[in-house]
Amino acid sequence: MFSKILIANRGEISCRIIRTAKQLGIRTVAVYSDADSHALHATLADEAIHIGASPAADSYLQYERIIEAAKKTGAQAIHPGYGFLSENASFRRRCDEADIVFIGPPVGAIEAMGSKSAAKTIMEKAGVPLVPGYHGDDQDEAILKAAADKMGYPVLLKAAAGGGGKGMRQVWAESEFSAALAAAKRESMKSFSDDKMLVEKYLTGPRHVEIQVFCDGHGNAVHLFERDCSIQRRHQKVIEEAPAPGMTEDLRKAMGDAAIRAAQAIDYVGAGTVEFLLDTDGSFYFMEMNTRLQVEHPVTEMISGQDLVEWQLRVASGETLPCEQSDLSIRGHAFEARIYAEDPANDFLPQTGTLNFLKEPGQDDHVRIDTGVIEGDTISVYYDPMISKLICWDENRDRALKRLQNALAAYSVGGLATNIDFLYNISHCAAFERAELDTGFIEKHSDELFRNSPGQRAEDLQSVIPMAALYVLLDQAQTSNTRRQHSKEADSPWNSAFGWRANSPAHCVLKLRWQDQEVTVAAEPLADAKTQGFRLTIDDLSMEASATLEERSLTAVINGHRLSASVGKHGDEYSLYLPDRAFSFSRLKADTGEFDSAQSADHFAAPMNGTIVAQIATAGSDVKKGDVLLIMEAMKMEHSITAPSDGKVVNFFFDAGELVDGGAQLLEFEASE
Ligand code: MV4
Repeated sequence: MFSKILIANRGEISCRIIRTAKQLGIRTVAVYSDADSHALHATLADEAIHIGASPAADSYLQYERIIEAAKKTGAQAIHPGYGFLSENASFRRRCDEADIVFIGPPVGAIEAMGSKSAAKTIMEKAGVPLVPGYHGDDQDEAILKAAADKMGYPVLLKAAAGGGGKGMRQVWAESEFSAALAAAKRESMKSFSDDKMLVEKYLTGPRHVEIQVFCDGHGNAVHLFERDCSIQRRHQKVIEEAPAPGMTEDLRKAMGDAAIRAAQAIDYVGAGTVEFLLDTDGSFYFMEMNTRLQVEHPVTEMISGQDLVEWQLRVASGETLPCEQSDLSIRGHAFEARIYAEDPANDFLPQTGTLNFLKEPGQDDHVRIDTGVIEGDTISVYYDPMISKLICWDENRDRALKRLQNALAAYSVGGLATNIDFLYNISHCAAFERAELDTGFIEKHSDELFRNSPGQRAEDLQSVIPMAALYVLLDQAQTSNTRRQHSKEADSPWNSAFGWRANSPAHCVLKLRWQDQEVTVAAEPLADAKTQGFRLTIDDLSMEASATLEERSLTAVINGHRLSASVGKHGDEYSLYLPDRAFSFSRLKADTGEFDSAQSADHFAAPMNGTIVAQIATAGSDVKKGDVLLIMEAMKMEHSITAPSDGKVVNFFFDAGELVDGGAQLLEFEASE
């Protein structure tokens, strides 16, 4: 076994690998970029080597520097984690040349799975079921069309060099085939510099079920059962679970045996995942094989009781597999929810910023959190905006799901938008509870999953909104008490944080705003209340309410209904963390309607570093609220800047093609009267 390994990665997976290495008494070396100079993974490792500037291309992908770091520290092996260099055959070659063990598969296996069509040819020979279709080298249109006509429509055109959903186009009728093929080839050539196409029978509503396989260097191979990863958005996994609901022992054996055949067909060594499409009739078809440890491996660990990183270290150091197939069994059920800094209310725009509030659910035998960040860390524009993976296990799916629901309810993050509420809504969705899974799940249930923003529900006016008002009132009261304590004129009205009126208790009017909504709350202190009591009036609703505010928690009683929430205040933004959602809002100045913060200016700020794609509106021309004014590209996604109201663009500050820094003002907008 190794005495020292280097982890060529960052974030949660680096921390997770370090955790197992420490348990095995293996010393660890982390690598870090400028942006990660204080990151958790760099502090957890025994040693840490700076390898370059923040952009991954200047650091985590600089494999000569990583090799040098391994040599400098005497690391005998390198664990690549996932992403970055984990499936880079050249990096594997350089490790071999440098006589440093690459903890992963051999070069041949990585290269064999690099091309979709080559992979399918190998799998076909290995007797692994493929989706009915054509994946030959002859790309004559007549050949491709004849294959489509023969299998029947709809068919799916797939770019051989594509992956992860890129380069796919559905064709629903023979008459559309020629135009669709031409378009698919153009897109593929543009994206992958290769226009080779596969034609497949289009499966409507399949599930994504993948098998964890493990092979050692002595010809042994096992599978560690399946994971259902159908809950995806734009080909990004959101919630994964193991075992797959509704799996029969026969189907599990058939898929497991096929996955092992797939691995043996490429002389695989190490941890691998064979992805299948599972059709509604129980047929399954090879999709692709991933030659790395997957993000979602923890759900397999929870139901099998195995530590897959320990298996990787043992196999890479030359040991045989720790178990035979007959030693492995499933116990219970596990879910993994990926906690991301992204804004579901803004098309999941990746978020950057400081985690100035981070309250995690307690961890135990049922709840595991794999994370690479702590409170106060920043989520930067340079890397995947994952905050953590929340993994929950119990004896069966219903109980494991309850664990997940409760853990999500207790998970609070402040300082930037997250997908926690969205994950919470999925976990409470009736169809999800009934395990009605398929790859179109999120699209199919989007109304139920995107119902977060407070104020949309009638009951909010008697719960969330008054709690928000009470939080502001008590926070201001604490502020004014502090002022009084430091003031020579303790009773001066200038020390009151509320409005002040002679000879009557302070009557206060609050204006609260969030997203594109605002509400006015009138508050009158109740003279006789034991705790901070108020009569609140919201629209035509009047209620008696009181509350106590400790460090980070608010307890309110509204018309006799006691509610609690974690709370956080960051600059001018207040946040309530309720079990089913986070509610962040700002307080408007009493009667100006202006924000306390510069939020109105933020609307036209570049959300992050990027490039201007196009000016859509014409400077000086009138636009309507919601019209797209400008499009920019950042983090490989396009972002539209829209008109917050009727008005006109006075001036654009950047032309198409120009680079912009995150936060730069992109244009000057004049709202109509
Ligand atoms: C398919 C398919 C339906 N029929 N192939 C998407 C990405 C890549 N992994 C393969 N994908 C699909 N291939 C046929 N013949 C539907 C998908 C698909 C999908 C697959 C797995 C997980 C999520 C998905 C989301 C959309 C489409």
